[in-house]
Amino acid sequence: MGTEVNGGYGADQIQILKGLEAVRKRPGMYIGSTSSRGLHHLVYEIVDNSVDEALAGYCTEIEVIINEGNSICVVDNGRGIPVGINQKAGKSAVEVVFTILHAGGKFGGGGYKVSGGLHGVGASVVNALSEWLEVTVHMDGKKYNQRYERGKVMYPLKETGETTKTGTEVVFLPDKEIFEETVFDFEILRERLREIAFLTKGLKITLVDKRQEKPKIRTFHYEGGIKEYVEYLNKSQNPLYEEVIYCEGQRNDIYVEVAMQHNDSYQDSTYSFVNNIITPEGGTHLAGFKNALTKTFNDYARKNKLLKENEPNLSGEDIREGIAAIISIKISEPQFEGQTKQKLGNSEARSAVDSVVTEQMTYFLEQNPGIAKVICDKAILAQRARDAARKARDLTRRKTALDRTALPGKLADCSDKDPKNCEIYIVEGDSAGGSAKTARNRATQAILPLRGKILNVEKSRLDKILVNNEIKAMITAFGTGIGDDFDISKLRYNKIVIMTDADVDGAHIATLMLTFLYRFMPELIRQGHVYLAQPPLYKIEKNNTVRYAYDDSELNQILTEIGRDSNNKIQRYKGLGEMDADQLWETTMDPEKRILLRVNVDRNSETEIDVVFNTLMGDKVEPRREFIEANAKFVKNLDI
Ligand code: TSJ
Repeated sequence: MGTEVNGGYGADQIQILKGLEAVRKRPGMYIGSTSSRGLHHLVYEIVDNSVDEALAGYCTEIEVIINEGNSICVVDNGRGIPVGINQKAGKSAVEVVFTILHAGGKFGGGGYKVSGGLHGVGASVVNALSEWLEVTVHMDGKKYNQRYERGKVMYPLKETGETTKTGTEVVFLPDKEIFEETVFDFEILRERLREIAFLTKGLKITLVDKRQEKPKIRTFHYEGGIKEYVEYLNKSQNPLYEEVIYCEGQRNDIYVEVAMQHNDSYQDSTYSFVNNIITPEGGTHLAGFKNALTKTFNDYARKNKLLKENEPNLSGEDIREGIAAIISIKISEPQFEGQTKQKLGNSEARSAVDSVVTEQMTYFLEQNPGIAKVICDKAILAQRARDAARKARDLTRRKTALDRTALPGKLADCSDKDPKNCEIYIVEGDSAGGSAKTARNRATQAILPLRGKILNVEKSRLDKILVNNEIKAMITAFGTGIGDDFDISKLRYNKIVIMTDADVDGAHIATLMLTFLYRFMPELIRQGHVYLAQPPLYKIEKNNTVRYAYDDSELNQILTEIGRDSNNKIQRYKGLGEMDADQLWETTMDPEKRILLRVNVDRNSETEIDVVFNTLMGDKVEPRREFIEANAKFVKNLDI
């Protein structure tokens, strides 16, 4: 601005510097946040460029290395970023990629790109936000290298030796001046890289963690791509037929892939992706899939007399009962809409998916009448159950319409009628429920005691779920309704607090409740209304002063503080029932003193959460045992 410059090249330089300075000034605008999430985003930005090279057909392997000191190295075996001078910019293409905002993928042309997509901001942003970044290109028998520090070029791209490989290597260290968190989480990278590998069939991705003595290595390589993704989603389920159904095709420059397989559960686990990014709110591609599926199966069922003339059509939900499905499209100019910009808007994507799925699914059903019948039979059962459920629900609705005191009899409601101020404690067992009713603040805290274990909704159909007394009580108490009727504006409490004993049974009951909430009212969790109460494990009494410890390390800390004395009285609470009302209030319910854990889900991890729930709550023993062993460190509270 205020600087006078002569000649085009100089002016260009100023522009460029200004560009990357802007990124450093407002990093959040470019990568969403400077928390752990933004940090990991840097890795995806770089990896996406190699994935594009794989989609173009030139790269088969990507390696991601977490180095000691938390720098990241990404290597691919593609053609290498072009090293020649870019005429327009007057510098090497490599330098353009790393120093000009939004320069990614501007040359080369053709094909689909996953980089520069929803959040794709390109390599220059990663460069701007790194203490240093080095790129090495292997091409035509030679190695080329360039280094940058906080986005500034240290030297022009230079030849540094000979090579027999081709490809690109980028190493960078995220800037501690920018990021609140600079330690990479192996599990977060592992999850996302595995997802990319599922979505890019044939591509081999290796993740190496060199931060400990013995490097940790994971390789993801799926020749079957999303077919194997569906097998993974179904690994703790019982598939209804062997084969994963797969459709693939291209319509007007949109590449469409769909894989699906039904299992004997009642959930719909359909996930959609655009350019390798999950679209939690769906959009036109998902609508195209649903429409094609509903149409194709109804046509088939009519034609083959599985549905009689006087019977109504199967609904989309009936056909998707127990389905695990992945819809993945690649499109050159995705338009995202909605509040969170996560919903695909391109109308041509709807017709592309609809056309590919209708054509190939019709053919598949004709070729596989056995499988077609299994799916139709399940959908017909679902239709009947849904009918019964509707009748049950109409009944409850009518009741509420006539009778304003239709709240569950066991609910001790609060007197304040403004949901903002109110919370509801879901309490395990009548006796703990009794103490909680005595202990509570009657104005703002409602108590709903539940008897014993609630129904495992992971293994039940809607009609059975809706007649279960404990579940009916929760639904009416919350006020929101469920499924299509769900309306968060009707929520009667701002906080839903699950309060169970701090033992194995309590943990199981809490998991059953969370399963119910996640499957039937996921918005309650997504919008942060669901909490877990944390009752203490120990009461420590010394000379009439009482303290509470919420875990073993806290117990030790307190004992160290007050001295390990034989006069200390230590009580280990086996359940909420052992506390009197005052103790329960003081330790677990008093908003001033209690600890509440808010339950949250990261919408980008919902495929993984789905697998976790059906692994933990399903009926297959082996995957559950493996999961618990693998995650033993996270479930240490389940004192077994
Ligand atoms: F962008 C980047 F710097 F972040 C980056 C790019 C990082 C990494 C690890 C890899 C890559 C990258 C880029 N790998 N492969 C490529 N390919 C190209 O840039 C390329 C090569 C040849 C042609 C061509 O048309 O001949 C076109 C392109 C885009």
